[in-house]
Amino acid sequence: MSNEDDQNEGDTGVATKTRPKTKRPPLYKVLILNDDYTPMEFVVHVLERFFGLTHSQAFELMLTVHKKGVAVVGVFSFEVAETKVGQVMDFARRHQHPLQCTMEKE
Ligand code: TYC
Repeated sequence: MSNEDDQNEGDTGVATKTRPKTKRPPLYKVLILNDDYTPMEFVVHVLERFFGLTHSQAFELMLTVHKKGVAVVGVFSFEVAETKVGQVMDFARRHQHPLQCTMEKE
């Protein structure tokens, strides 16, 4: 369908302007969950290392998770979110901390 058709020029005279269909990829929230055992400094380090937060941003976000139980640490495409979750889970497991990281569709 041409753009001219969309606007009904010289057709019925009824303007029915449509947007060209541009499909945005779905986005995924990456969340970290609180637990009683993972050291605060470890969570801060994870947030700096895998999510590019400054030390003070990471500290604030860690405290939010500590107090509220969960927080969104970033929003990404499926592939990037999946990679980040895998990196965090692997890093936590290698250090024998129970830190949990998950993703959910926005
Ligand atoms: N609650 C943990 C503690 O008191 C710290 C912590 C914060 C753990 C955030 C996980 O996602 C987390 N040591």
